[in-house]
Amino acid sequence: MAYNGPALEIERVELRRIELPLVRPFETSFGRDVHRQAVLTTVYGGGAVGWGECVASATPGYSAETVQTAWHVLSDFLLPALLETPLEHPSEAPACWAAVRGHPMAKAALEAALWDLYARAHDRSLADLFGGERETVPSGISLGIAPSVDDLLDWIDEALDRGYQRVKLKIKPGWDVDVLETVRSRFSDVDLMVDANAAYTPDDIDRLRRLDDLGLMMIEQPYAGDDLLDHARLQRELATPICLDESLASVHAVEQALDLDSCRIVNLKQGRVGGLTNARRVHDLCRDQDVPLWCGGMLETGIGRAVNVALATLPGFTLPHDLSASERYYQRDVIDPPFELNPDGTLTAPDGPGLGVEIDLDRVDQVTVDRVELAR
Ligand code: OSB
Ligand code: MG
Repeated sequence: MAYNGPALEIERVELRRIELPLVRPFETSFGRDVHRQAVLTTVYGGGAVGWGECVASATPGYSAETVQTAWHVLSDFLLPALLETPLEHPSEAPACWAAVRGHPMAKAALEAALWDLYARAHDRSLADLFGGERETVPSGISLGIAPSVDDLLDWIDEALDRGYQRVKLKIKPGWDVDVLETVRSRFSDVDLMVDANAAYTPDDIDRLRRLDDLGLMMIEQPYAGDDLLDHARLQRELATPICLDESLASVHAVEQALDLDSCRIVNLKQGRVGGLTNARRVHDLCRDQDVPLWCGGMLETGIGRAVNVALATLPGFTLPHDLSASERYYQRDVIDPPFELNPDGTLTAPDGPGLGVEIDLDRVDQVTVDRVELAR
């Protein structure tokens, strides 16, 4: 469709709350999800449409934000700010809501829709607009805490059969060293890593030391989500690289973490750092300092996944991502066709305009549980 208006003249914004059943419950050290609840953002302007997805979950287990706080902050603060402020380019979005403290995931959801709208209006793919340099991105899989070790071994078998390039296992005290030793003895040369989601404290250092002998690619977020110093102390004790996720809640936090040597690998989630503009700054920072980088996931639908895949085409990303095929999460995604794993264990970055994926509006309607619209 031809684009008539100025760069980003937003006429109307829509929020939807969706609830989508997961193919299998996803359990971490902080809780268990059976459904994925999310907020979708849709911006309309100049005859074009842009979509985004908020990565906040139903409960404040990963971070303080939830679906409900995102809904509140989006509808009461961010949408009004956007409808009031003419923007020329999506990278101006963070300045548009500078008066709103915190709530990075809510902000990121709206910024992503602006990027999609802008890219579609200019008939370019998001990856192309970002300066992406690859057509496919290496895909890893994140496996939750399983009902039993046998189930976990089956899940790993299945993931390797499908072709995932590395396997990440969720751990927590009591589901860690013994489980990992069993997994390692069965899968001796698989690229393996663990993610604790902040389940340990410095009192657990002996347990974490025992993970150091298992040839793991990295240990993700062992300590508290607001910590950098204890992680730096731990990194000095371990040969295995620490990767931070929750602790890297802003561009500034990443700068501090790299300075303190709190981690040697960075998990980048655009939602966690407040949007794609900040995410690109984190990318540039890591690239300048030769810090290995990969793209994390939050069980996104195809919309959020398309955002992440576009981001992951940037040259600074050097390790397999938590970006898996749609069928790993959902029986039926909200995009058609869904993301599929290539035989070489990669996902293909869509090359159509914007996110480059076709939104399945019937499916979106089916899973929508609440909806609100704001117009200029
Ligand atoms: O810590 O990376 C995490 C899912 C929800 C919340 C936090 C995390 C995760 C994952 C899933 O590990 C990654 C994926 O989307 O495949
Ligand atoms: Mg994580």
